[in-house]
Amino acid sequence: YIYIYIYISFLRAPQTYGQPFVGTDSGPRLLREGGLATMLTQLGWRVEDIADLDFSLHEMQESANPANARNCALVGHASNILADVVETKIKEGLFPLILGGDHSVAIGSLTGILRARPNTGIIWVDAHADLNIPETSGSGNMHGMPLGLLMDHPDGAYDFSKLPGFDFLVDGPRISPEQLVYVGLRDVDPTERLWIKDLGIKAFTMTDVDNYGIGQVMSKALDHLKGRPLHLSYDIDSVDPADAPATGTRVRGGLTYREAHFVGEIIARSGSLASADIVEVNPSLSDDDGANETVELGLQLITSFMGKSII
Ligand code: HAR
Ligand code: MN
Ligand code: MN
Ligand code: MN
Repeated sequence: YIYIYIYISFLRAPQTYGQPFVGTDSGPRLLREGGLATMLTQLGWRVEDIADLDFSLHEMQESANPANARNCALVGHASNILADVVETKIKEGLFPLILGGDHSVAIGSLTGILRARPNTGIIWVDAHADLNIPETSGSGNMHGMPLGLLMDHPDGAYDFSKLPGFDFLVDGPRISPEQLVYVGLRDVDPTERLWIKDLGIKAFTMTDVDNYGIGQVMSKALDHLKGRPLHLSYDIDSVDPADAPATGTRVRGGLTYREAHFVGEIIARSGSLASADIVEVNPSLSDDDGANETVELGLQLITSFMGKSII
């Protein structure tokens, strides 16, 4: 027998400045208090549970909070810290599981992942495309921008030298369009739609889920990323608000409870999952029942993509 120990490192990323509501910063704590470490240990993982990352920033210039990229200095500072930790953990041989926080944490987690494994295939499970940049965003909320900022583009990738807090990304890694697949889209902005088409990004919307079923959607998605180590970025708002009410940007018509689990189960079964984020759990945006239900859903989804099988 060969015993292979695989460690999971939880990176608790209590980021809340990428979107307008307080509360996503308590997501990591609630997932942890909900028994995540025990659940993963029961699946056979060994878990390193590190302390919450400290994203506080004591001095901030006024220019560092423009209306088209709100709190960018804070988000940039947090992203820089998270990118370094994620890169280090991967190089130590750990599986980074990043507990958000809002989806702007993906700027940091993807940067760390791409530094360590540039050919990573990204499965972005979300109601939203998160493909804005400050110039195209209607809201200025940076949780709508992680993929837009990091995407390589024939007309030139985003120039980070003009965004306060993001100097560390001026020569940072970029995502090429063929290494990304979306699942669950149903609220896409006009410029995001143009980019998805122009760049030829593989996107499975809720229409595709209805049309083909989640089974075929996932087999096409995994086929598109075949041969790559996989990163799963799971936005809890991909799930229908009936099952995931405690999140900031609810959009009706989402993944059912089973579809959401199937996504995780089949990715686990691919054997290629190498890192993951779970984001946008915000317990303060719902009553207690809704908050508990959403945290519990988050925990169950994590166990699904970390390899829990029904029999
Ligand atoms: N597209 C909209 C915007 O840019 C909505 C943002 C996304 N919201 C999220 N992320 N929860 O997936 O503002
Ligand atoms: Mn998102
Ligand atoms: Mn979303
Ligand atoms: Mn929208």
